[in-house]
Amino acid sequence: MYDLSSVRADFPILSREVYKRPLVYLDNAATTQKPRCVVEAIAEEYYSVNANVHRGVHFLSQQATDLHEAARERVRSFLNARSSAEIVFTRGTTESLNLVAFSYGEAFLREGDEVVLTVMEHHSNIVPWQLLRERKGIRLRVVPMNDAGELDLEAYRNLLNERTRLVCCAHVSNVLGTVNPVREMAAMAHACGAHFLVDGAQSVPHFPVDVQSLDCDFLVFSGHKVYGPTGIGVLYGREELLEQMPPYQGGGEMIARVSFERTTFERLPFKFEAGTPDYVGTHALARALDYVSDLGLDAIQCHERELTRYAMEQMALLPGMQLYGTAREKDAVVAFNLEGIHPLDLGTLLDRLGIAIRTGHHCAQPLMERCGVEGMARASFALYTTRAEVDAFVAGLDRVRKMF
Ligand code: 7TS
Repeated sequence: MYDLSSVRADFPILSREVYKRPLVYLDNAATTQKPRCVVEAIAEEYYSVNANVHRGVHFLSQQATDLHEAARERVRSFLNARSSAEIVFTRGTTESLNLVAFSYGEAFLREGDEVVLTVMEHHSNIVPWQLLRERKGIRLRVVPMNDAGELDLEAYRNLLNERTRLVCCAHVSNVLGTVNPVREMAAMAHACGAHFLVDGAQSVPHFPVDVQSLDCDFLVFSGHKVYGPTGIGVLYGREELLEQMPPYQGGGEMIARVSFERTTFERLPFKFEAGTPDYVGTHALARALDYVSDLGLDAIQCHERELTRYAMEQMALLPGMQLYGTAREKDAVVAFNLEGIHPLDLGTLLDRLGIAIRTGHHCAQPLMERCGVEGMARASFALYTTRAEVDAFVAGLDRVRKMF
C-alpha cells in the first residue's frame, strides 16, 4: 500500500479550504483532482516544446509529435491493446461513444438491427444510440437489474438474438458503483455474433483494465477521471473493426490525399483524428497513467474498496439512510438518500461544511426511474481519499439529518 499523506501532497488542491474548512472532495466520479506531475507536464510542454504535430519538418514539431505518439503507446500498454493503431484520441468518453455510434452505425447497422444497452447507462451511452435509431431505424433493447443493482444476466441472455449487432455496457456504474461482469457478457455477445463495447469511464481510474483479457471490441474512457487533463479521451477499437468504419469527421490530419474529385484517408488511427489533436493533453494523460501505474492499480483498488465498504457500513448506521447499489462487486461510489431531505438540500448543507458531493440524476435518468426516485446524493472516492474524510462526511450527514 502506498503512503497516503505523501500521495496527498502530490495534489495541491487537496490542502485548500472552502468556507474556512478543510476541503473534503468526494465528487471524484465527476472528475478527479490532478497531481503536480500532470500539471507540470502541461506547463513543460507549452514552455519548451509547443509546436503542431505530424506536419512540421522542424525540431519542435518533431519533438511534440514524438511526445504525442509516445502517449499513444503509453495508452496502448496501459490497456494492453495489441497495436497503437487501435488507440484513437478523442475529447472524452462522450465523444468516443458518439464516434462509435456514428461510424460503426454507418458501417455495420441496418434497419431492424438491435443494440443492447443496460438500465444503468450514463446518458452519453444512451442518447447517441437514440440519435442513430432516428437515422437508421435500429431497435434498442435494455438489460434490467435487480434491487441490489446487479444486471439480470438471464434477461440479458434472452435479449440476445440473431438481430443483435452490438452490446454497450458500463464497466462500473457511475451511480451504483456496480462492477458489471463485462468479460462474461462480452463472451455471451460474441457467441451470438454481436460486438461488445465497454464504457470504462468509471473503471479505468480504479483497477487494471486489459482489453485483451476482457475480449471487448471497443472500450472508451476520459482522461479527466483518471487524474489527467480535461478535454482528452480515448477510444480503443479492434483494428479490423476500425478498418471497416468510415471517418467520423473530415479535415486535416485524417487524409492521405485530397482533390476536389476524391479524397483518400490516412491509416489508423489518424483516419479518426481530424484536425490538430490535443497533443498537450495526450502528453499529460500519459503522465497521469504513469502516476497511477507507479502507485499500482491493484493498491488503488484495494484502498478504495476498503474505504467504500467502511463508508457504507458507517452510513447504514444513520436513521433514515437509503443506500442504492449493494452489489457484491462494487467500486468507489456510494449513492444514497436521507429520508425527508431533498438531495439538493443535503448537498448544499454538506457543501457549507466543506464537503463536496454530487446530487441529482447523475446523467442516468432511466436508472433514477428504475429506483423510483427523482434524484440521489452521491459520494465517490479516489486514490487520495482518507478514512478521516469518510468520517467527516458521515458526521456531516448526521448533522444535516438532525436539522430536519
Ligand atoms: N460514462 C460514464 C459511466 C460516466 O460516469 C461518465 C461521466 C461518462 C460516460 C461521460 O464522460 P465525459 O467525460 O465524456 O463527460 N460521469 C459523470 C458523473 O458521474 N458525474 O459527472 C460526470
